[in-house]
Amino acid sequence: MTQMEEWAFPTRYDQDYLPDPESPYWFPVRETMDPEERDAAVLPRLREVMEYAYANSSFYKDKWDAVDCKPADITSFEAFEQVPVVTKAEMRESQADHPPFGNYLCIEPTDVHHIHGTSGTTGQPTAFGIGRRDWEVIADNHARILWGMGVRPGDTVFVAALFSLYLGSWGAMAGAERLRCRVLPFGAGAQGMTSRAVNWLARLKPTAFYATPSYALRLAEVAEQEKIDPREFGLKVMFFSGEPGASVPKVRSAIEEAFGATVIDCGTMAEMTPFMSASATAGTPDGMLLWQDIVWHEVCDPETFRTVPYGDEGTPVYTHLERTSQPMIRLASNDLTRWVMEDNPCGRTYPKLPQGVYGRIDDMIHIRGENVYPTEVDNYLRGVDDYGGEHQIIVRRTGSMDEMIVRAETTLPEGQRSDFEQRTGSGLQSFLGVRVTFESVDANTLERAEHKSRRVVDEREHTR
Ligand code: 8LH
Repeated sequence: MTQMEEWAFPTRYDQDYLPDPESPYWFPVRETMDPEERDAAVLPRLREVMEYAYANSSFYKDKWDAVDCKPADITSFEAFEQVPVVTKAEMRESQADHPPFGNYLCIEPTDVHHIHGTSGTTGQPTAFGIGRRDWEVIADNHARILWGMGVRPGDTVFVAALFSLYLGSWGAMAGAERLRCRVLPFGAGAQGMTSRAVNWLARLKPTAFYATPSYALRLAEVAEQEKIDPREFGLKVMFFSGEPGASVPKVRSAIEEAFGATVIDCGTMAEMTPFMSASATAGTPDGMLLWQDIVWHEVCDPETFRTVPYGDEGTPVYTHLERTSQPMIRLASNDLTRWVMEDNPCGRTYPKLPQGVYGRIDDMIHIRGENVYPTEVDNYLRGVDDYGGEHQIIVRRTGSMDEMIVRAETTLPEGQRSDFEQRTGSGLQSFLGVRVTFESVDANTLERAEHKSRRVVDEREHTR
């Protein structure tokens, strides 16, 4: 077996390590090794993490005892695929019964170093308790992935996402700090902040930028309103997580064109921090690679939770390989993607999600027997001339029929929109394969996202 760099559980990385400046890889062996050999190293690690979780949490012990699943039995990936998945509902229940971190914490509550949480817009929020040592390991992993994106020590990284419960900003910052970058934790979401961000970006000219994709487009709009060309910020790398966008072709090209920077998609789930374990690289900038030696990513059938073959679509299921606090073992994401295994131009031997994560299973619009992804509408509209930059999708039931209304902004003045409405409405309809009622509204009238966009309003009784 090839000697992998710093491969142990519990994990502790050398905090002073930096790769050879000429190397595109942080850990050349781990990143470019034969995938079968990597898998052979991961399998006993999965068992080890399960043994640890079984010994340290009544959550996992009870869950696995109930189905007679023992960590020692995990001697093949086929056996691992039968480990029952963890759902968000189970975590909420565990935290209600064992507040505040649930009985899957696995470390002493006093050893929790960072507390984050879900926004809790739909029900009780979930608390994330991350140990000090885990936080260091997360920073190391993110530094390694940022290195893969082409970010280097001394680069200035502008973090333009919410700094509160949201783990995205903190995780990006921890990685950039470990990489010895200069971090500007700018944040987002407060009144007037976008225009201040434009000012700071123009003055500081950072190299790298992190946000949600919809917020980057918002920022470009505000810059243009202020007569500043976002290309003057001089950004080289823009990395995004939190929602689909960076892998939606027209959204991606709109960001690339506005800022003149390389767009990188990354991100799994807050529970899965180091959430950048699915990430593109400088040499493979499209889609996302699955850094299988950091987090074990499976793409599964959403009903059986067995992995689907490469080339097929399914839902991501994630397992931590290095976390000791709240380790997630087969966390069901409820998202949708497709995975492939092919030669990556960057030389990393990881599987890839060529179209990123397209969206959540729950957000897919089921209308008259067809499935529509909200990102398809975004992708279409971004390619249309005179589109004003924002839209809404309204689904309602009229009589016994479901109706989809797309309301999009246009830069055209009223009275000169009939051609726009006609060509966009019929184009969208044939692109999606469902009937669409198309309406146009003035530019800059629909709400812009400061964080993750919410463009779908489903008014149907049965989906409420
Ligand atoms: C994505 C993506 C992506 C997340 N493409 N959909 O940002 C990463 C972490 C911190 C995060 O956003 O966690 P959170 O708030 O738990 O949300 C996770 C969900 O966000 C995930 O299940 C996806 O639906 C979505 N998401 N990154 C597409 N690059």
